[in-house]
Amino acid sequence: MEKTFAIIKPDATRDGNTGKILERIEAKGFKIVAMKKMLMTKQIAEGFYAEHSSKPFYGPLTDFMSSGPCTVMVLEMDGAIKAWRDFMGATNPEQAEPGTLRNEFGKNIDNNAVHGSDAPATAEREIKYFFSELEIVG
Ligand code: FUP
Repeated sequence: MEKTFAIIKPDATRDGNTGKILERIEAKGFKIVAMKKMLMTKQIAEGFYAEHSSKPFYGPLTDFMSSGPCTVMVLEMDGAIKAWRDFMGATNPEQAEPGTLRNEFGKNIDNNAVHGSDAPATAEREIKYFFSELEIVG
């Protein structure tokens, strides 16, 4: 069964939407096989988004991701990576389709509520960045 890595970001956490998003995740048929709440340091956020280090939004993005607690998760489903990307919707919530999490819970491109891995190699790296084997339970 395919696994992907997901985050309920600090904006959605601050807004008190963690429970609603978890409910949507389970209703959609994803199995939450690992989950923890954490407060990323700036350094942890920079390592996580290292692929964006040359982009102009890298500083604000890593400030935002370390601005408050978030929930990091591993989700399992057949085709989990694409299914979770589809369910999140477009990066910019203004372009996210109705029915997607970013449409419902995102505010703008900086505060877009959720994260998801974009490919199998990314999912593997991101899961390992936050979870040990022992923390992933079927
Ligand atoms: P996504 O895979 O949809 O999360 O989007 P990207 O990997 O392209 O971007 C990662 C994060 O960087 C986004 F969630 C929000 C942030 N970002 C900006 O703040 N400004 C941009 O122009 C693009 C991305």
